[in-house]
Amino acid sequence: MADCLICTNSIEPFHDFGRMPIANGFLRPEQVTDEFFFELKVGFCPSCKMVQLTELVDPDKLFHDDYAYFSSISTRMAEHFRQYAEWVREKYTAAADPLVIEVGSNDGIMLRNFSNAGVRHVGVEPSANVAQAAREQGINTLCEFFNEETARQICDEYGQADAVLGANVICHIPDLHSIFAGLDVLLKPTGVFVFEEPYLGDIVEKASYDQVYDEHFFYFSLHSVRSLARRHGMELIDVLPQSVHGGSMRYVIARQGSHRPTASVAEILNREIDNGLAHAATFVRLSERIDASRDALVGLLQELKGQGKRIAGYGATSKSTTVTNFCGIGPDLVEFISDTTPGKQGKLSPGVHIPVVPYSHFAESRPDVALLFAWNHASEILANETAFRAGGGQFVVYVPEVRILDDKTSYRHAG
Ligand code: DWN
Ligand code: SAH
Repeated sequence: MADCLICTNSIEPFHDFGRMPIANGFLRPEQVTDEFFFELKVGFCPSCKMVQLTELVDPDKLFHDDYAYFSSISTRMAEHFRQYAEWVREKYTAAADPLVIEVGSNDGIMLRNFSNAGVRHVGVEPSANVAQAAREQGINTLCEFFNEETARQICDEYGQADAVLGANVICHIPDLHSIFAGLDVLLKPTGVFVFEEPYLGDIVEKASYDQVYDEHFFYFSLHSVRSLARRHGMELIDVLPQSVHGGSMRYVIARQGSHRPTASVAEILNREIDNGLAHAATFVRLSERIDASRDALVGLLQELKGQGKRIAGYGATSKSTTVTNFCGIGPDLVEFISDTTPGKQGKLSPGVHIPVVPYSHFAESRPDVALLFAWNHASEILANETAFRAGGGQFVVYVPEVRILDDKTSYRHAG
């Protein structure tokens, strides 16, 4: 049995998704013969409450000079990060000439707001292609993995920071102890570490099992984050639920005793007890719901296909790699996946090898059904797809349950 990467206790595996390829490993046809696979299994640590993968994929295999995800593909997310940056500026950068660091700054979707406002900033981004996209906009970006060593390097060059920020990145980093050791070096005595990640409470509530893939090594709750922070002399001082990416949580951490925790921390910790997030039995039930969701989705797709309908995937997300491989959904059921990211187009989806095509192909070839892999962007996508739906096109979703969205049903699970 694997040991917890936070507290070294044995973790209890609760769901095995089977053999999985790299979630963002879109391939050219000639690459399919040496595709990499690993065992995607997730477990719960009964001691520190951290949910985590049982097998680690080398970060260099995931984050490199051809990383597939460019954050700025969504206008809704750009607006979210504008607001996130504004909130940080108002609350935590009152000092003269503040310094803000972002871990996993990708193409600069958040830091451009600091850069445009003339705030001193450093982005730390190991994937060279997305880091370059940020640099081209004048965003100061260090192309490295953030850890204790890079934290020291930044501190030597720029001094201590008022705020270290992250979004959808801290859960990607297996050695979180190195991150906290880095924070200890890099943060001013009253500095804050603010990050937001998909929230375990939403994953359990919605059975959104597609959040589970190689890059997402941890699935955070307040319980597990509090326990981790305490080990490093820090504490959780605020938490703010966010609607983006299917339900996220923003955590604010500071040195023990440097800030007064808000009432939300105790409130949401209590809610987690009520919702069973600190108990192994919750995850055993989640595993059963995941199996039921797979059976329902495959059943619906086969039924639609049996009616002669043409089904296309909408959004070649990392999440879709888990869904297609776990459910065994290949090109026989889903003809192609439409995606607006140029680097994914013309490639095959990981593992099941469904062709990924530009959006123009979706618009022109008019499939009957769109399987909404990018369900977390549904508000933006549905607003853009009124013509597809008016022409009889149907969207299928599988979070929080498998169903066809008709015109009258709203979909409130998107950001
Ligand atoms: O945590 C992570 C999140 C933030 O981003 C990373 N580990 C990797 C990535 O996960 P993802 O690939 O599941 O992210 P998204 O944001 O759900 O991906 C959306 C995909 O859908 C992109 O490839 C772009 C595409 N898309 C599209 O084709 N049409 C998106 C929109 C909004 C659209 O209208
Ligand atoms: N923050 C962006 C990007 C999320 S994708 C957003 O929310 O849209 C995850 C990003 O984290 C990738 O760009 C990846 O290269 C980066 N990353 C992964 N491990 C990292 C590490 N140890 N330090 C800094 N960035 C990392």
